Amino acid sequence: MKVFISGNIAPVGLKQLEENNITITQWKENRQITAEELIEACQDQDALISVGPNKINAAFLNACSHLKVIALHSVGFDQVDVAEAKKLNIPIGNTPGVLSAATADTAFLLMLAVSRKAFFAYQKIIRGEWKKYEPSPELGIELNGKTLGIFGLGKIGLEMAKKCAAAYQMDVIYHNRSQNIEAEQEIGARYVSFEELLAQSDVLSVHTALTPETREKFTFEVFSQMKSNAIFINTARGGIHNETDLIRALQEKVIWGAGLDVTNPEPMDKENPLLSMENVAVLPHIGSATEETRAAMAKIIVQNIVAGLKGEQLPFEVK
Ligand code: 8YV
Repeated sequence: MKVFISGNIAPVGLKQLEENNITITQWKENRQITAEELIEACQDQDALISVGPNKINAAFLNACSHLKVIALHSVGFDQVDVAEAKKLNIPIGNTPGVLSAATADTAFLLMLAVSRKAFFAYQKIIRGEWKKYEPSPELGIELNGKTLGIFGLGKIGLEMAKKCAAAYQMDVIYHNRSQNIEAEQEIGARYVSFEELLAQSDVLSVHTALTPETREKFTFEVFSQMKSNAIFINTARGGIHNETDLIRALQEKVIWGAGLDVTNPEPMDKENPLLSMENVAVLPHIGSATEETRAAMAKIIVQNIVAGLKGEQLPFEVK
């Protein structure tokens, strides 16, 4: 059996594929594979491990309908036409659960970095601007006792809420399509309408999937309903905020700051004005990038591939 991997996965995954006598072909270029190249590469393969934002759309699926399984190197599956895959009987696997803690760590890191303008301060050192002790540089704000608003309280949002409640005794409110009673009981989070979430959050952290309902949900008009000292954090998908509107909201001081691990588009252009703003911290989509999490993701991917190649139910299947 043969699998094509459109990027890199943790060594443990490669080892386990080999132990299962699966022949690996890997995309090794330092750029994302194009749609045409991906179709071409999958022609003589039995399965695909899709790393990064490859579009697994109708065109790809129909050109590669011979694939027995596609395993995503992600929990998110907004890049996949799930209905078309179902129609063609190609099971799609993802990696839920194992990356929740690491991704929430990234949200927490961004929140803290923004609140103390840490990335901007670091850039000042790099630019040689640290000339003397300055008691009032660009001042940060404190998080203790503030209100954390979670947009999309699932596994990752819950981890973020727990960290913020434990570290800063933050009061947690959230907005979801439906109430998460378990989370409410576990951390005392309070369900609020989207409008209340905007109006009450000191930190608003996005943890929802990118869907037609959440695409560009955060526009200038939406940012305008937030507190002027609020911090916006997005570690979910860049498509959930309108980036031009976010830049304007920050420039016009409609909100106080923003921390992004996901941008729109990705990769971000190095001239993007967000990169030189003092209240902004940007990371290049490293949410789940830890040794431990990548290894756990790779193991799930192998489980999905092995099951799919045998024609068995995937242990982690996108429904
Ligand atoms: C992945 C992610 O690493 O799981 C997701 O949805 O965004 C990340 O954890 C990324 O999609 C690359 O495959």
